[in-house]
Amino acid sequence: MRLVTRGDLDGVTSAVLLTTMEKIYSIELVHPQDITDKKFEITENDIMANLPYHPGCAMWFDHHELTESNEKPPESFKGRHTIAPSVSRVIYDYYSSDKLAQYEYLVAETDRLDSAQINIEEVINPSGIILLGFTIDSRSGIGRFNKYFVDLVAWLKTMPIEKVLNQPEVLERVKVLRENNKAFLDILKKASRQEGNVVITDLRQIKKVPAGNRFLIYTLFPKANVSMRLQWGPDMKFVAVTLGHNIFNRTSRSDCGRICSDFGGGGHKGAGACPLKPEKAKQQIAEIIERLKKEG
Ligand SMILES: [Mn+2]
Repeated sequence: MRLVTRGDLDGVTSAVLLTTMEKIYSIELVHPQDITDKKFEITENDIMANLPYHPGCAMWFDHHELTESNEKPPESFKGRHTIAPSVSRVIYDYYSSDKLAQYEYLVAETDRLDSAQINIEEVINPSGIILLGFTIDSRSGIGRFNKYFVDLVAWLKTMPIEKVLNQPEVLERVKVLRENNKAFLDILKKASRQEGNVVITDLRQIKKVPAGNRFLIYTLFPKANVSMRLQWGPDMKFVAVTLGHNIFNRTSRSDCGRICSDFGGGGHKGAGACPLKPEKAKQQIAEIIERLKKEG
């Protein structure tokens, strides 16, 4: 079988569990949008995890809410879909096998990172599996991804976490991660301002934005309960708007996904994104900020 999953810690942990329970010979990393857009071929040889449902697959595991833009699974499909903190948790519970008991801690930490149940210290100075998770975050923009993913799966199955963290490849990524976060923090300080409950970071003037931790903004603005980030899309064809709830101050009632879908994007309550036409951006950004202030 082939495992088709997402390139993040939840994907890695899913791969650790599924390769223990099923005969898996290869792993393919796919962006969920490519499943929605039917750009990636799925066959009866595929086990899918952490991705939208595809009728062609042999087994499907997911923990996200079903959305209108994706295919609905039939009543009886092989696998499991539940709303859970991570898909690793869904897989772990599905098999509930003694063979997986040794991965209980890995699954618990994957739950925490995938549902952003982490504290300020773990964003500023992460360690253990949470740190490992940040090294495999596709948003951190560190290259050579597929090999690293497969290596991590093999290491986590054969070594204790301390030893995994000491692999040269991991150490190198941790170093890049720390440098990027430091540079990103400096930029965030210059490019952010708070309006009511909203912290707005306008990165449109920054030529090269380092890929820093997306939660860092909340360490600088702990009183804001929702964030808005503005960045140019490729070739300045659109302004990319990203909204998110403050994970350390969970008081926002704003529905980020709904707001974004009203402006041509999407997401869920806690986070969303939408592309704005440059000629309309100024007006629409003001409207979005008003919505975030009104919803609170
Ligand atoms: Mn997940």
